[in-house]
Amino acid sequence: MPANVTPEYEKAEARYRQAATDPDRMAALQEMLSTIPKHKGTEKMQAGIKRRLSQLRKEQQKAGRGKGPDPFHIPKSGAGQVALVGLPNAGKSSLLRATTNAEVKVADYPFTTLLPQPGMWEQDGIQLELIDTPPLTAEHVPTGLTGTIRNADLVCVVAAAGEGTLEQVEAVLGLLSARGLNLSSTPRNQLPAADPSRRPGLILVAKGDLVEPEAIRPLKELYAGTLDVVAVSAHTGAGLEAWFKRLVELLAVIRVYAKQPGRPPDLGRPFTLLAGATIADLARQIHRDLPETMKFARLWGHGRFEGQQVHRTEVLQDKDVVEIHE
Ligand SMILES: Nc1nc2c(ncn2[C@@H]2O[C@H](COP(=O)(O)OP(=O)(O)OP(=O)(O)O)[C@@H](O)[C@H]2O)c(=O)[nH]1
Ligand SMILES: [Mg+2]
Repeated sequence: MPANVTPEYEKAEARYRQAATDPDRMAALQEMLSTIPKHKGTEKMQAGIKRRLSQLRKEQQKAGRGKGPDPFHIPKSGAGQVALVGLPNAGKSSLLRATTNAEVKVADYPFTTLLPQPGMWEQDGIQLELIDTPPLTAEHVPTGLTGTIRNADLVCVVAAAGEGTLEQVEAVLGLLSARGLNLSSTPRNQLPAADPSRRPGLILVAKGDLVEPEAIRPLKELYAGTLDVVAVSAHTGAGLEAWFKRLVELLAVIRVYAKQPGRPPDLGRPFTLLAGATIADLARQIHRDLPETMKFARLWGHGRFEGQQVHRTEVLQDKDVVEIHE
């Protein structure tokens, strides 16, 4: 072999030779491409890897055409859809595994995840849909992944704690921005509708157990006013609750409890609505025809007296209790 390659490259190449399926082969090739030293002596090798990758990708697309749904399109469910996006090995899949019941593959080598995968994360009666995604790199962004990210309501840029966190964040934000996606930690109902490139997002420092809490301060200072920096650990669970809270705020989700006359409210199962929603929006969630057939509602909640009679146009707030009268 003419070029001096790294042990990581050799490992990836060994995985390529042992791979039994095309997706495994593609993952190994992607890893080879990202670990191969980039200089003149390896140009031919790089071109060869790229050629093989694009061949396999074409074959996969041919085989997949017309056969069922697009794996990169994740239908929405829950109160908001959150995409976890990052470089290989950042810790994305581990976060999905720590917060949802989804069965995910986690491994200490990069390019473990090949297709987006959703999972439901529920806390305080609010269900958020997390999507684990295959890694992106400067060399390769999987076909279809941009669509998955664009379709999500919020994007978390996942970067592993430790050395190089800032570089990971900058690389991912750069790749997103090159595809017309500019993140900011602004609630989704406050982003300018006229600018579809502006998306709610935050920076998630994964594997927080590997560093002291102060280690993320420079990152926080750098992105202050633009993007929140939240540290979490899939291994210890630290930070997960604060992360969920912030997601709910940025997704502008409120909970409203419905009750029937003479009965206590069902506090276990709130309806989730977008901030700014009215009694009529709640009625529509309960039943399609209810906004038309309802006469008035009674409301128990912030700033009103108990059971106050309100109109269908009344704007709801988090944790309001509502009784609809037909
Ligand atoms: N110490 C520590 N290690 C973690 C944590 N989360 C993940 N890891 C390790 O980091 C490695 C990569 O984890 P994954 O969750 O597979 O990372 P990924 O971003 O999904 O990787 P790709 O699918 O290849 O992009 C594994 O060896 C994990 O055990 C964490 O919270 N703490
Ligand atoms: Mg993964």
